[in-house]
Amino acid sequence: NGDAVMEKDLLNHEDLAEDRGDVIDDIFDETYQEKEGPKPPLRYVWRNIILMSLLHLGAILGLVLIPSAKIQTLAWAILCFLVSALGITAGSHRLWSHRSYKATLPLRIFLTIANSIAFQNDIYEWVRDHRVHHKFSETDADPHNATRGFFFSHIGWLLVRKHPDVIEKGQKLDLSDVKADKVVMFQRRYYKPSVVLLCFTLPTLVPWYFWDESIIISFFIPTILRYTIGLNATWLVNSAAHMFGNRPYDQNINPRENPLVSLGALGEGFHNYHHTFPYDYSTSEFGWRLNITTAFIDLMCFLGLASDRKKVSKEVILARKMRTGDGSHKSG
Ligand code: ST9
Ligand code: ZN
Ligand code: ZN
Repeated sequence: NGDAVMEKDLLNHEDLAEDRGDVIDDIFDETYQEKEGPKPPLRYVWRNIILMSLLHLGAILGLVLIPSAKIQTLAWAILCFLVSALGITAGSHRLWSHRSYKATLPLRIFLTIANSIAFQNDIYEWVRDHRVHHKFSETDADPHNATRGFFFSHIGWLLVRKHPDVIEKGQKLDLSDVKADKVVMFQRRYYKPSVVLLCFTLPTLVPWYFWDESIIISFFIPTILRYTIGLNATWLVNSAAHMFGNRPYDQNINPRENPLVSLGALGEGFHNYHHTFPYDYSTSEFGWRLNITTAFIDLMCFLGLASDRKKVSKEVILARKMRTGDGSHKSG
């Protein structure tokens, strides 16, 4: 009986894979073996260590300045956070990394602008690192391998050179679909100026120009603090949601269901579900619950700007829970 269910599960994988074209390079590869012997030594990247430290100091100043800010400035900061976050969740994550739905040109342009506001590397690089994260999860070839601890998977991985296996395995990924997307390649080409303009200049100038906010507050709250919170909310998916929470879908993998992370990361904390069914556009079986990104994609479909949402059926989810889950779904 277990075999029958597994077969069904596999069939479903194939159906969906076919459905998405041939993007299957986000499915876990069980055959990969880490190399024997000592690990290569850490090579610190001091430029990043210094810039990230300065950024976080600046964010603390932003926090201190909140009581002196105008209410419109705080609303603007929240708006910048939400738009930039959608550029990551609905954009580089659910659309471009996993192809879990289709987006029209206007929506892809919007998501690319939002993505540059978020400044988390260009979409192409984000997708490459993210597919290798799914395919070789919790191994040397995973850029933010959570078995190396909370700090490494949170921010440490951005402060050192990559493990050679990340690059070796990453080079074998099929990225033809992102290479073929002209919007993605345009962003890659003009990435630096797009970040200067959209992540740093625009969020600072709007409050200063439109409601006479001080330039200091305009810079440290909607720009520096907002950017830092966006980064940390994202990184919590790699750290906290790989360590704390239940595993109702697959208890053999590290990623967990973490509602608090979902709250901050617009629905991306249902991470045991997501690593089990990476092609599901909702990254959870619970629709809009703690999941603004799903509501956003549904709205885009309603407006005719998106289509072809991939969703795993309730039967397949239940069968998978019974077969590999930790049983926690019964008490929840
Ligand atoms: C940031 C990204 O924060 C965060 C991503 C998080 C992912 C989250 C996943 C969770 C999903 C859910 C989303 C939730 C969202 C919630 C939102 C709520 C707000 N494959 O990298 P380099 C090759 S970024 C194949 O320099 P080093 C390639 O040839 C923050 N090849 O390696 C490459 O050249 P090119 C801002 C690969 O020297 C070459 O190697 N950005 C791969 O080891 C060199 O690559 C920063 O802080 C691969 N995977 O340096 C910058 N990787 O690119 C941080 C590399 O030309 N990064 N190659 O093709 C760096 O400075 C460097 O990458 C480094 C490593 C120092 C970390
Ligand atoms: Zn993960
Ligand atoms: Zn993913």
